Amino acid sequence: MKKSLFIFFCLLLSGLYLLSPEIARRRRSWVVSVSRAEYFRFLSEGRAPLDRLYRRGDEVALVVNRLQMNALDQAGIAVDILCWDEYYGSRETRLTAADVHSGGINGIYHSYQETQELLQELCTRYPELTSLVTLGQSVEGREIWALKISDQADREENEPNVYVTGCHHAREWISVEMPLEFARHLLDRYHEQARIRQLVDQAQLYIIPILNPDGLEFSIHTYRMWRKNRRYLGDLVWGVDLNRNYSYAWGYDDAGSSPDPASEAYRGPVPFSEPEILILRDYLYQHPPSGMLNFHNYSQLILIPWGFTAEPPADYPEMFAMAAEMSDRIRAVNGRHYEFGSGATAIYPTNGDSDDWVYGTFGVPSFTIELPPLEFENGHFFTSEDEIQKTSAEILPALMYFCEYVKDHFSPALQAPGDRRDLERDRKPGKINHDFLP
Ligand code: 0X9
Ligand code: ZN
Repeated sequence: MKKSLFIFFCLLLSGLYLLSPEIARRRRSWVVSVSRAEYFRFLSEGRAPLDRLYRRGDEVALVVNRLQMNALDQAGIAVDILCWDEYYGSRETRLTAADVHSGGINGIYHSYQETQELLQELCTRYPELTSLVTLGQSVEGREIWALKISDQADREENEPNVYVTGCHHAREWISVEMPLEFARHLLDRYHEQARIRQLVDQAQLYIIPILNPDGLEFSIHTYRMWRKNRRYLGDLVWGVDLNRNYSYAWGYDDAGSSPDPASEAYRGPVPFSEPEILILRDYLYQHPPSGMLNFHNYSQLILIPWGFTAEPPADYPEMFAMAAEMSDRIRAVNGRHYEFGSGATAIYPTNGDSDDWVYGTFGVPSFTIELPPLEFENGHFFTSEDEIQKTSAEILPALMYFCEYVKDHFSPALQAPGDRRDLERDRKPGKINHDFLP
């Protein structure tokens, strides 16, 4: 009897120990960067391979636990920690600040499944104003949903189409929330606010909260800092940057996108190589946009075309004035200032991105809003849940203005009919590979 009691207490104590914060801390993982040459030496000494995330130049990124970290140390390998353990979502350590308040691994941020449920719920509550469209499927087979909001949503009307997207980039969780908040805002107030009724009655609004569902899920469950889609590229490398995979000025130079599959800005082997972007392209060809607004984070910016060059396009003054007005309306809410300007000058050059393609192809405004924070030190991609309400409160007035403006000034009827292709050719810079034109 005494013996079994003793064993029971031993088991209890070891159970408590295993659950203790100390052991949880010891089981944490890090994402580290080490020299490839050093890593090969490490392997050639007969050690077990470590979990390899990606290669960048002469460095390789590895996921290591404490023991493996010690092994690297003992082998005399210099380690550069890229991500702290809580950024890496191993099963034990994936809780982040976003988990603190509410249930679910990503707190009140919407996962793919939760987004799908919310869209379905909105359709059930507002059947006459909504229609849930699937654009097609992602690399891993997830549907990419567009919630169409209009007065006769199940019918194709001759009205301006306005697109609002989120989550080109997996780790930018708050970018999913703005399109969702906008959908709720429009639907919940349609019957009370004449201004909203007018917009919904006169336009067809397409809300696409998640363009990169595979990446978002990977960011939630596996590796918080994931950015690209989940295309497997061979050699243990995954992902194309969906915001470098559009055709306009695709691969214009290697500064605005990268030909290296291991790069975070890998543009893919050809334009529209990725299903997530290809199906969006096809939908927009069928339902040409009057405007598009793409949410990203972070940097607190309103970006207008071009991204590929600092040369301003023909409509720059008008788009600049729109961005200035949006910035004013944002600041009026919480006092936060969103700087604005061309993508190429206000943030950094990009090529093959959404805005250049939409503006270059259809001649209509396509903007990117980089949501707060302003700087890395203030939380970068890890926006707290409290930010969702605060940010949407300031974004919604600007988004309303954008939609109304493009509806009134860039409706398809105002476009010269049939010359979209000409427009694209006229605006195309000389260096583009014309084989890749859609
Ligand atoms: O690099 C990007 O794709 C965007 N920044 S992020 O940190 N969210 O990844 C910037 C895109 C800017 N492009 C244009 N405005 N054209
Ligand atoms: Zn982004």
